[in-house]
Amino acid sequence: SSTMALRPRAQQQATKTLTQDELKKIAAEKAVEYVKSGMVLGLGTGSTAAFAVAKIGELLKEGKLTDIVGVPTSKRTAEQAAALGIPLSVLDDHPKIDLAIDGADEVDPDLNLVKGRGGALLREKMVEAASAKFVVIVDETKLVKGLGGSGLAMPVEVVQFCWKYNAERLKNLPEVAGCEVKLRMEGDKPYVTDNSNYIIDLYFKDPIKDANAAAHAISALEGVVDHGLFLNMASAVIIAGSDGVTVQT
Ligand code: ABF
Repeated sequence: SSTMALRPRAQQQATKTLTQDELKKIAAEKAVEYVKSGMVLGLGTGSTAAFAVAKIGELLKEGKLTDIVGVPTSKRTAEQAAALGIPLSVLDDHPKIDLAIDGADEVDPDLNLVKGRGGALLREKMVEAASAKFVVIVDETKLVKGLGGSGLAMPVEVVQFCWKYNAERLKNLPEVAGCEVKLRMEGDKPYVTDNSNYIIDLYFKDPIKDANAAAHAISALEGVVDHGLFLNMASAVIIAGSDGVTVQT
């Protein structure tokens, strides 16, 4: 519009909105400031975490970081990290991780998370539970008042055996009353995780009332391997938004 054209240059720049990818990168690179030489690092999965892995690779290459070991949370991340020359290991050999950096799908005001829309929830949870510090990196679109509140999937990883039976049992749990369940697909086939399991996605109309109760009830079902509720796990959440970056602890 003509009023836009008359704006002074400085103001134009100040009002320029960053893309979601730019925000993800800002959050990721802020988290990498916590990385020190000699650390064992949990390497997250997803587009935000990929920016962190890329930055770690860059710092290694420049010699600004040395003696790093990465424990990847997915085959995808392992491939990315290996291509960048990041030395890799597994929990069997490095059961204690200094710092894990990973994205999330939802973050509530108490820093509880929904994760796993990327399908890597099981390895993410194992690696992040083994980490002295777990830093979550998100853009502001991931913030919710209550978990499940985004209306997007909350994943449950289940064994393939009788998945329909387990989908039905999930649907009937009072702790997640009213949710819809759907087997995650990839094209016309069920999506298969890195651990050869299926994912049943739960969709909520309203936020989950008691996420702790839901987590326990879901975990108690035989054949459920894990779920995307990551409660009391985050040490800090770095949020990149149009007003800047904030670190919540
Ligand atoms: C991982 O990647 C997952 O736990 C989460 O599902 C997803 C977030 O992806 P993105 O950063 O691409 O939004 O962190």
